Amino acid sequence: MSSTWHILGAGSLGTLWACRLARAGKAVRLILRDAARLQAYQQAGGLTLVEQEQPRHYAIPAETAEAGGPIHRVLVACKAYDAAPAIARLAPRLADGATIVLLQNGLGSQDEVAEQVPLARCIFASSTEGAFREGDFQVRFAGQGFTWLGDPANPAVPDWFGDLQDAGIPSEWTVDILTRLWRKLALNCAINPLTVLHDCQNGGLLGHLGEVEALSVELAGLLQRCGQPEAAIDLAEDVQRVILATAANYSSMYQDVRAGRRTEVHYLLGHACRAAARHGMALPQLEHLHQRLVDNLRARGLPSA
Ligand code: NAD
Ligand code: KPL
Repeated sequence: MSSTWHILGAGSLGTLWACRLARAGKAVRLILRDAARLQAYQQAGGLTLVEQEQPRHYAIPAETAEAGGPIHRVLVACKAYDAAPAIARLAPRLADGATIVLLQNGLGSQDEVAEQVPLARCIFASSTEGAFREGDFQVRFAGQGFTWLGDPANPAVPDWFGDLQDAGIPSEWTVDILTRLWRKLALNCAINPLTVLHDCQNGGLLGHLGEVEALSVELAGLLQRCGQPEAAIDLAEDVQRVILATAANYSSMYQDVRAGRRTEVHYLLGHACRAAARHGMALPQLEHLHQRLVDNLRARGLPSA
């Protein structure tokens, strides 16, 4: 079986993963959005990753989804709303039993992908690493973190997992990946929308702790009802811990809104509200928060789903 890492999306996390795998001697190929992006990439001559103020260039081969050749393993490093359409374009090239590693934050996009490619193995990831784009095909590694990976349908560790250790990607295989994803989703729901609505850094929420606490209580109830009791343990305390630990930071949703970029709300707060509705749960704080966020995004001319 081919050991090539196809990496779909040369944005922040895609670049971070591609460069580390390539410098560890792994075969890596980028899949870019279209012919125009491919041409721009070829003009740039590769990716640049900046780590500890040191830029380093990586001439990683690239192609579009329409290039020929089977794909045995692909890391999907686009935003949650782009994942399913991207895999639909790639589906004709996926080999039987191909592995798709999904780096998307939130929940819902993983199932959208899995439904399209029932013969592929879909591995979900939850990452606390931080990276951002400084320019075209140039990314800065901004924060050490960790990535958990797991397959809700199959606990067996994939045979390529050692590639991640070889590449120095701090990571671990977990059989509880859904617990991790739900916990992160709950933290993001309790913090990110409020930073947009109150126009503040995460630490600004220390002035709105009543609102944060009420949301945390509803989210913990939702996690229990969704069969994720472990993800609910001490949620309210953890939300406050994260607010304090990241007080000077702007949440990812705040940064997206400020930059006029589409947010992943549909796979965060939207997913939580849809799950509550499916279970017939009334969560007034969460629903009100969702409505306020949708109104706020619409007023800015940004997609609200
Ligand atoms: P990004 O916007 O920086 O990069 C996404 C890239 O995917 C873009 O270059 C885009 O052009 C490309 N893309 C979209 N559709 C494509 C297609 N069909 N074919 C090829 N390329 C396509 O996004 P990011 O910040 O790397 O985030 C990716 C995911 O990881 C998100 O769900 C995000 O929430 C999550 N995440 C990001 C970070 C971070 O620090 N950046 C940390 C943790 C989790
Ligand atoms: O993950 C985050 C984000 O900004 O997306 C934190 C820092 C946890 C805030 O929810």
